[in-house]
Amino acid sequence: MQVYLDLLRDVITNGRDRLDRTGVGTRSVFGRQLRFDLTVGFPLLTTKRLYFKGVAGELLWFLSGDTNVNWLQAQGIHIWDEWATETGALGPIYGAQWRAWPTPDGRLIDQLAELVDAIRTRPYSRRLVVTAWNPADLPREELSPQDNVRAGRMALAPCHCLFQFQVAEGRLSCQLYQRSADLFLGVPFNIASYALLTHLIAQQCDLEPGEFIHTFGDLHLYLNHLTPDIVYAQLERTPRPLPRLILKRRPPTLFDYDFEDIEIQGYDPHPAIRAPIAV
Ligand code: DHF
Ligand code: TMP
Repeated sequence: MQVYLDLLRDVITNGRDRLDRTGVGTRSVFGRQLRFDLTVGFPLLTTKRLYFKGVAGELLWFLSGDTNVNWLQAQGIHIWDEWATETGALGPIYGAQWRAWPTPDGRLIDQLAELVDAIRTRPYSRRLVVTAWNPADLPREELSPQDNVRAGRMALAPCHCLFQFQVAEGRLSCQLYQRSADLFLGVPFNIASYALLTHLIAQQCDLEPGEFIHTFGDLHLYLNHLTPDIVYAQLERTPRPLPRLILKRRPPTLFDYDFEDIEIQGYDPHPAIRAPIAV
């Protein structure tokens, strides 16, 4: 995960200070890429403790098609609380677009079920793409997340908005396009989440995981993270060996995984670093 620390330095050194929707202010670069070889270990950040239960829980929640925070909260996961309405709704975010993309003629497309089917039957395909970027459901940027949800729109526009798979020599690789990336808080989660998704889909398709390629649009550090006790504290730390991911069971479908099926072994990170999140 040295590449993550290098990317922090890149944004600090080459970034331009910009205003942003949240009013916090960021230092940002545009267009970067990281590559993780999933055969050498699981890319879970070691220079601060990452909340892996939150990563796995959020992915299981997306895979179930759920978009209400009630289930996450019942698992003790509070990462989406600030954007939800009083009833827990977030509007048609990732889970809805992945599992039930609405078509003009009133059907619902299960992009993930179709993806798994396509990987199994047409592994040479160059169309193994899933997108959450549904322009019909995008929020209005000048309104609050809650007001957007009340009007039937997403609370937040998809950040990790499009991903594609490739099969080569029995290995499944995934590339994500993330249009907007909070490098200190969101990105470590996103890397672990898509690495986990790649492992799950590979298992379901009798493949081995290959590479995860993370492509960024606006990649930023919030100015209130650029402090001695947050970003600069992390830069002082030395990465440790990567943990391994163990899938303890092969459920019947991609949509039947549970927390107990997913285990991280050998994770020995530096302590957690708390940071304020921009809403
Ligand atoms: N907004 C912003 N500004 N940045 C984000 O990364 C972000 N991510 C969202 C929704 N909106 C966002 C969804 N994912 C945390 C991590 C991921 C996430 C939301 C929140 C987070 O707060 N992580 C903290 C605490 C985790 C915990 O609860 O223990 C962390 O230190 O990783
Ligand atoms: P934006 O919609 O104005 O771009 O704000 C979204 C913020 O949330 C931005 O800082 C990126 C961050 N984010 C991530 O980095 N990863 C995520 O998974 C999510 C949902 C958001």
